[in-house]
Amino acid sequence: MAASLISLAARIRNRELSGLQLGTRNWKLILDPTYSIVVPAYNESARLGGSLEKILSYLAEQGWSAEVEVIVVNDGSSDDTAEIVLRLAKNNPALRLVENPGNRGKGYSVRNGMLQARGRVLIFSDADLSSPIEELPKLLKALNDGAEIAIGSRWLQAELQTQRQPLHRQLFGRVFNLLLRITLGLRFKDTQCGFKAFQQRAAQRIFPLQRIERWGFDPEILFLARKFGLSVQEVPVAWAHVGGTRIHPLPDGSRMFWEMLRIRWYDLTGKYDGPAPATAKPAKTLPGKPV
Ligand SMILES: Nc1nc2c(ncn2[C@@H]2O[C@H](COP(=O)(O)OP(=O)(O)OP(=O)(O)O)[C@@H](O)[C@H]2O)c(=O)[nH]1
Ligand SMILES: [Mg+2]
Repeated sequence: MAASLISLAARIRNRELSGLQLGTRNWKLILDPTYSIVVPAYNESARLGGSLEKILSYLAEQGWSAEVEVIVVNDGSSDDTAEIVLRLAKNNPALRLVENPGNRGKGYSVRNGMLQARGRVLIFSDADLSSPIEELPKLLKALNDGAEIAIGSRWLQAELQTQRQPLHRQLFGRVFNLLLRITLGLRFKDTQCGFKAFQQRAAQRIFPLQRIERWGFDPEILFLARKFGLSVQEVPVAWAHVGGTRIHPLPDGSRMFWEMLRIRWYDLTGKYDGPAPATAKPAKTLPGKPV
């Protein structure tokens, strides 16, 4: 009896048993979610509560609530971002709060969430839901069709942008995109959209090696994807600029420029040559409506 209990505990720890085998929906959440949605959050008290409610009610409408964990990574906020998450989590077991050791940046936050996520498909989304969560099936379809990574894009079908960024931000974005093509050979129309999805295998390959902690982390993960031969599909998504950004084009822009060069440097100096972790099976069957 004691031996079989110990073996059951070990299997639960190793996540060999799904919730269905254990016969409870909550175990399914705890042990084996199909999707993980990571939301980095820095001083987001004004918009996070509304965004999380939108995400949670969308998941409920799709009948996905028991298949999804939503991980908010609090990036050392000085407001009540964490309290908002904890309050909502009381009635939503799918919601988890992860705390960074102080303010480290969006790149660090996404990485931290991705490394703690347990889904077979891992998604990250900005807290302002500039790309509405209803766009998620477009990313999932790309994964179902065989891509290992699906990245939301504002510039593949620019008419899907219902509210554009201010002109200087658009210009800054286009110049950065050109520089990424020249220095890193990244041929995407939009690397920076905060709405991306990864097969577990791709996430496990990339995120342990990600080193850029602030805004320049998106090019790094796309650079690593190409280095490891992972297929990336750019997917046009609806997008609306939401006011309240904290990006400062001059200091943040010059930092992103150096981060771009650092990616090349890290590659040249073998920082990205870590061992490939054990591979996970790609997720093919996704629950809910066909997408
Ligand atoms: N500004 C900022 N955001 C962070 C930080 N760490 C995590 N984030 C999160 O990163 C996401 C993107 O932040 P935004 O300020 O919306 O920046 P953005 O979407 O790139 O810029 P806009 O297009 O102007 O909205 C949000 O979910 C933030 O909460 C940080 O240190 N600073
Ligand atoms: Mg934003």
